[in-house]
This record gives sequence, structure tokens and C-alpha cells, in this order.
Amino acid sequence: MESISYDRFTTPEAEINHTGQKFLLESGRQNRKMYIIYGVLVLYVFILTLAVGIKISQVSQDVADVGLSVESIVASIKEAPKTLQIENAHFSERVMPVRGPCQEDWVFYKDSCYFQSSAKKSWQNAENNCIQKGSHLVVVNDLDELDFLSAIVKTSNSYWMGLVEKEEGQWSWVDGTDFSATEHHWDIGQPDDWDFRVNGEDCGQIHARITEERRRLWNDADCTLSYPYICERKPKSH
Ligand SMILES: [Ca+2]
Ligand SMILES: [Ca+2]
Ligand SMILES: [Ca+2]
Repeated sequence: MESISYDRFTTPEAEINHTGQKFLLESGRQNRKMYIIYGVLVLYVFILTLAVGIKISQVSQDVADVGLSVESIVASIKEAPKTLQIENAHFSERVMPVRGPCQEDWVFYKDSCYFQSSAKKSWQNAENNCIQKGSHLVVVNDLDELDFLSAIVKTSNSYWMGLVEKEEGQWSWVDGTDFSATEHHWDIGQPDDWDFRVNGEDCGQIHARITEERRRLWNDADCTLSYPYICERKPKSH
């Protein structure tokens, strides 16, 4: 009670004194607020500086990585021709087809004559046409012969060859050469007996080239489709 009376009946001096203390108290609080705001600001600037620093170092790293990538791409481009040259070493000498002892429109290689059709026929019609010419669809006996054929045919065409699958999985050469005794040069993923139609794929062809590889590999295709073809025969003197 005494305290309440004292507060209620203070003198004007006491009021002034009290107001002064109050002012000092509020001013102290404001100073503290200022310090806190200042501290928060300093902390914010510090964090911002740190974040910007980290970001700059990341960007520098990214720029360095991009630089390295560009260098490696340039290096791989410079290396590419060398790799291709090595892969295609067997084609280093350009093949100049010669007629030799063969008929007109035929080319000679080792001990065979080859005819490359421009007309497209089904596999059986192609074989019949070769037979009419005293030959058969080409039998690829080894890699040298495949490389020779690869060098003389057009890149974008597939060509029927003398390979046929009489029963699924049982391939045979038209001239009676033992298929199991010859090298097999199927393209990647072939033979796949792809059945766009009910027939599946039972006839062999020298596949159109889809990569920079110059060697042409084999594909099994639907026998009823029309493709150009290659006939092979011995020269007449044989
Ligand atoms: Ca042959
Ligand atoms: Ca087949
Ligand atoms: Ca196929």
C-alpha cells in the first residue's frame, strides 16, 4: 500500500527524475536494438560475402570443366582420322576394278568374276538371273572377298548374296560350299529373322553401310523383297 501511495503522490522533481530515468532506460533499449540490428546486418553481409565467394569458386570450377571438355573434344577430333585410318587399314589402297579375263560388265578379283546388278529383284529372281548368266549369287568365302565387294558396291544399297536359310538356323551357300567351314560376318544384331511379314527373313545379303566402317557386313532379309544383287562365276578360261 505504501509503495502505491508513494507512486501516486510524487513531487514534480520526482516526476522529472522518473521521466529522465525512463528516457535513459528507453534510450538504452534503443541502443541495444541498434546494436542487434547492426549485428544482424554485419552477419547478413558476412553470409552474403561467403555465399558469393562460394558461387564464384563454383563458377570458376565450371568454367575450368568446360575448358577441359572443349580440350578433350578438340583432342578427340584430332585423333579421329588416325583411328579411322587404322580401322580401315585394309582399304588403304584404293580398289580399281578390272575386267581381266571376265566378260563385259563383270569385274575380276583373285579367281572369280563378279557382276553387280543395277536392277532390283527378289532373292529367287536374282539367283535365277545369275544362273542365266552362267553364274550364281556371290558366295563370300573369306574376308578378302568381303572387303573387295565392300569396296566396289554402293554404300547405300544392300545386295543379295548366295546365302539362304532353308530351315530356320540352317544356312547354306548356293554353290554347295560348306557354310560352317566359312567365316561368318553378320552385322550387329543379325541374323534377327525380323518378321515384318509372316515370312521372317531367310535370305542373306551384304548389308547397307550405316556407320563409317567400310567393311560391309551381312544381314538376313525377307526373300520376297527386291534388292540389287551380285553374281559370281569363274572366268571362261577355267
Ligand atoms: Ca566367292
Ligand atoms: Ca530366318
Ligand atoms: Ca535381318
